[in-house]
Amino acid sequence: MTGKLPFEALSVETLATRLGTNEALCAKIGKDAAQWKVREVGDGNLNLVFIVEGAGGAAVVKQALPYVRLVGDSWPLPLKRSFFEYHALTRQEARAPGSVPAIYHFDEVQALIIMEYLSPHIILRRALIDGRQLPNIARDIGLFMARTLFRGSDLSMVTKERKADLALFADNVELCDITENLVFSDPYFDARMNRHTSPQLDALVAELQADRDLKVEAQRLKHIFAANAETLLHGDLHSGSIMVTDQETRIIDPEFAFYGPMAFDIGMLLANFWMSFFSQRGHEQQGKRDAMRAYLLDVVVETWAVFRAEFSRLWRTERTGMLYQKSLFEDQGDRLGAEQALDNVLHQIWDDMLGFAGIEVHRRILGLAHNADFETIADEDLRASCEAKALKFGRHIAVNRRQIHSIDEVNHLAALIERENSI
Ligand code: SR1
Ligand code: MG
Repeated sequence: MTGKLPFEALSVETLATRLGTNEALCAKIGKDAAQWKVREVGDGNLNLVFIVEGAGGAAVVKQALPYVRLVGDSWPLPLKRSFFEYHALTRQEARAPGSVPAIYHFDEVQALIIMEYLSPHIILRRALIDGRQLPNIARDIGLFMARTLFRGSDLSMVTKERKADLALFADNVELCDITENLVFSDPYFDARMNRHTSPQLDALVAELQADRDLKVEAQRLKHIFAANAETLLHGDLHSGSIMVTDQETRIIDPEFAFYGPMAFDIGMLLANFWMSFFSQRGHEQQGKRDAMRAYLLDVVVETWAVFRAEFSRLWRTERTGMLYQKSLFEDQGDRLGAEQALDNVLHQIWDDMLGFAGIEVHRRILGLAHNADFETIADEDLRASCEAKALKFGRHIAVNRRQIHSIDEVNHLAALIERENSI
């Protein structure tokens, strides 16, 4: 593919012909395109994803479509999201080496990225639904978040370079628009594409949509999301954007990347662990999930602890940007001042993180894009009961976040709500 031909969506039938002369792909999987086996495996909401296997190996070809795959061509979406994904992946690899798939080739016109085929990795969400306890995810994701969020900010970067990058990613308008509407607004009114488990959740949905304090908090969080261009975010860091084996963790799909508040990635991620926690009751056909629930709460604790520890280490050793300059603190012998500032920054992240987590829970149950944790619970009454508990939890942490001071307190609340029989 030359890159000069106009965009055309690939298919299983055309991929080998169209990419058969691509040097990077041939170098990875072998030159004999007639022997390539192509499978379309995309199950996400937006794109085409192919696995291509040749005599010498395998690779993934991901291509954006000019519309939202989940909805169809009635919802156009620009191909340039592939450009942002490619640039986000290169920055994530530089800031957190080994955490993302290797990139072999990027074609901007065809909106496609050829990248490493991760095997035997599976999507983290799938593993959690299956009740698998992965030993390293908290450490790996905690490190990924601390390194990418710190090193993509004015705490670390040369300010001129950061501003240039901010300008580059500012054009990811349409994907931000998806988040601004689907996450922060649609769940709180009768938006056209909303859906929920009905009639079981009807009363609770009406209650949440009439909840003034909740709506004010959701809009406060939307304001922070839109106005606080603090760092380069992954932008869609849920358990469907993470691939795992028992030993390894890789972060994929940063097409929603843009400069926003650090707390957004962390809140979305932890919300997905808490949703997995509340969904476990719906997956107990083959046996109790008590150990899995305990594991998930431990993962939350460890992820937050690793994030804090690594962020603090980077603060002390790599704070070379224009914010909280060492010349104002350490260089004057005032190490305590730097620690006080760190404490303030972490406190703000904590506060906002809980808010973002709460509304991420709501949008996955009330909005357009649901998640498989709940969707795969076939018994609708059981599913609704799991979802209702998650909704109640989400409301509590979003609205009361300033009165919540530790991750143990949040987990305690989750455990209490999970054990309630009346929901
Ligand atoms: C229309 S896109 C819906 C959702 O899918 C993506 O993974 C994002 O989470 C987005 O909000
Ligand atoms: Mg995605």
